[in-house]
Amino acid sequence: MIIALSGGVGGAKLALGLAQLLPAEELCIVANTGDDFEHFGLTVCPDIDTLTYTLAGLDNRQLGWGRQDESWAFMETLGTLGGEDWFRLGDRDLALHVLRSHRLRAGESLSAITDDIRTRLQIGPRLLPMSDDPVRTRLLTDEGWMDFQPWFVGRRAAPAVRRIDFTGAAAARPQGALLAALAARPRAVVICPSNPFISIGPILALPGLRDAIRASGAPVIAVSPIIAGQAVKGPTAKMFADAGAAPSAASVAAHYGDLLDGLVLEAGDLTPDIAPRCFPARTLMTTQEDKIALARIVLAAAEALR
Ligand code: FO1
Repeated sequence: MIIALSGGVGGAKLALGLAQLLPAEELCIVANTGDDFEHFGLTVCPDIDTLTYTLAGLDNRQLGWGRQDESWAFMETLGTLGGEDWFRLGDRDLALHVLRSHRLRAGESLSAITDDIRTRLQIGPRLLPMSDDPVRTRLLTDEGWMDFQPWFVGRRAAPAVRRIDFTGAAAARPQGALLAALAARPRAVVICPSNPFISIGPILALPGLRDAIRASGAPVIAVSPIIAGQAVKGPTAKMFADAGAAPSAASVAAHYGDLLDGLVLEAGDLTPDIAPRCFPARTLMTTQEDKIALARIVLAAAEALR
């Protein structure tokens, strides 16, 4: 079993590459839920939905989130009625938020709902929220504390981040099937090219998860989300700079610390101070072939680390 930790669009791309290469029962994808938030009484789970839509081939490639073939009648009408329209909910996407929120209120777990939608969309690999308990990323910026989506979307991640808090993480339990997969001697744990602070951070903040990853005996291999000092997408480079670190593959490796056995990175980003074993590769994923090629390199690196 390959266990892949993912958040955001970069993580979803590698998850798709892995899903093309591995038999469904050999892949377990874990979604960050720290970006989740309540909006108009709806529970919105962006990283679960980006993975769901990407793995189902329904993702909106232009936006990097939400669904393709979308219409925006709800948002247009909301705007005319004076509703907050900073966070855009497409008409098709809205159906998922309404249904999930209804089922959560009826007492179903996020895992059960996510798994039902996965099978209805014919997605093969298991897709697990990192926890069924609520975890919310909040950021102390130079303008005070902000909830994640108002910072990330509302302010385009502009306010500099001084501290990050994963509210609820201390009381949250890692998802049960994830712990079971870790205890069943997985082949590898893959940290996808997601933002280490806000996409992977919440997952690794879950009590006991780092220990369970170590105890699994599986090699842990990350793919650097930084290429030549830049993030492919999103505020990763800026967040390293805000934290006083150079936006580099070396900083990514240092961020994960002794958890990492290997790092897949661009050849140009190789520096002697990187502790884990490095595997140079083309890490920019533009085409489907890129996603599959990178996934192949990640799997080969995992084998080399066993
Ligand atoms: N990101 C934006 O920049 N603007 C939006 O209006 C927006 C809406 C949205 C709706 C549903 C969804 O699942 C994701 C959405 N995102 C939007 C992206 C979202 O903020 C990010 O995908 C994650 O939270 C960070 O990876």
